[in-house]
Amino acid sequence: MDKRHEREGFTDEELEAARSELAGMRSRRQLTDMPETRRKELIERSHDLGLEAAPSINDRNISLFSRGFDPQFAGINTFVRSPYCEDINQIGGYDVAVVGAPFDMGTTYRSGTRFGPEGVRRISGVYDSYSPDLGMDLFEEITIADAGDIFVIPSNIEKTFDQIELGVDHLLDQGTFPVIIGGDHSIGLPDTKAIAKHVGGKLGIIHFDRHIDTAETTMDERMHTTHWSHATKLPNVPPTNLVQIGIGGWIGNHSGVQVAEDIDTTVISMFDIDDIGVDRAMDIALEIAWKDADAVYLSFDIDVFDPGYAPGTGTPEPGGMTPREGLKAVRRAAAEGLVGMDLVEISPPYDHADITSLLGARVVMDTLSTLVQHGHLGTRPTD
Ligand SMILES: [Mn+2]
Repeated sequence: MDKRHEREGFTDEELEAARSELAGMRSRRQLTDMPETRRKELIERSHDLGLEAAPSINDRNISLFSRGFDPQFAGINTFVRSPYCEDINQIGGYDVAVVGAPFDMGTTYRSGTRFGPEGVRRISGVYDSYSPDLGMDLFEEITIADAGDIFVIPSNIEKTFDQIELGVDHLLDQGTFPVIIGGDHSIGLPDTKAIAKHVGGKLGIIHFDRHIDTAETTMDERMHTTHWSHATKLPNVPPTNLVQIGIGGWIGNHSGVQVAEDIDTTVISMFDIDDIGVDRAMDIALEIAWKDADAVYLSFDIDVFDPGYAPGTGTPEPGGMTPREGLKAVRRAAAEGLVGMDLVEISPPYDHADITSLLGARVVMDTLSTLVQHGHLGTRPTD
């Protein structure tokens, strides 16, 4: 007997209503109305720069030399194949600047994050600019440039901080949204110093990490365990607007937790997320970060994800977030607006099959597209 005829779950009308409310179905409908201007421009450009394909190729969108998105394994990669803004004086012509800060001398355990920007760029070539999750073609909404890397000084943390602060300061002066790809997390200090200068009032920070990163010093220096204790000494970056999400485990948190207690940051542990859920955790986080603040900065340490999903990092801590939890959390943060973001601690030498770099690139894409969706980037009205 055919079991389909025994089901009585939905009337035809109820089923149609439920079906049409699915995000997957909404994306299907939206695709018809989505602009394809940028997509067509890219095809034209690939023909201008890469010549017409051989006569036997039926798809005439294909060029002779690969100069666009395809093939995904070909070409010289920038972040998601965005244009390389080699002349950094021109960066103000773009909505978003993705910049590398390939510095890993702030690392206290195993290094390799100096290859983070390169690793993210290379695997990000697999991404298209369209996602059905948000029903959006990101490149139709905003212009993104790859600004290349800031010149870091491998042997000198403090000089590197000066370089990064001035570099991010330049991006902000030019009016572009900075996405800083580390590098280890010590770069959170110069990033915040530059950002804080450009915010009139208070700056809040939403910090995803398994580690609290609020020690005063580690091994006598300002390493990747110390940035928030120094950043929150800036007059408009109060520790009471710093919210730290996903903290826990057994690696290097002792001295930082004492400082967090002394200066009063908000710590939401991974066990908290387990107990109260991502949405409730983000309700609290957003309330804290935005309290009397003019802007909020997102600092995302890839090690907040469980090392099963993100093994390519310097201090992996078992028991972290799943990708779906982490991505949901950053989308919640981005929905209320951000002044900039960093993505740190991706260490390609410890990665497997690029999964950590791929997840990192996804964090950036989901953040940017959510900012667009809620009118904080590009030209959509604010909701
Ligand atoms: Mn960490």
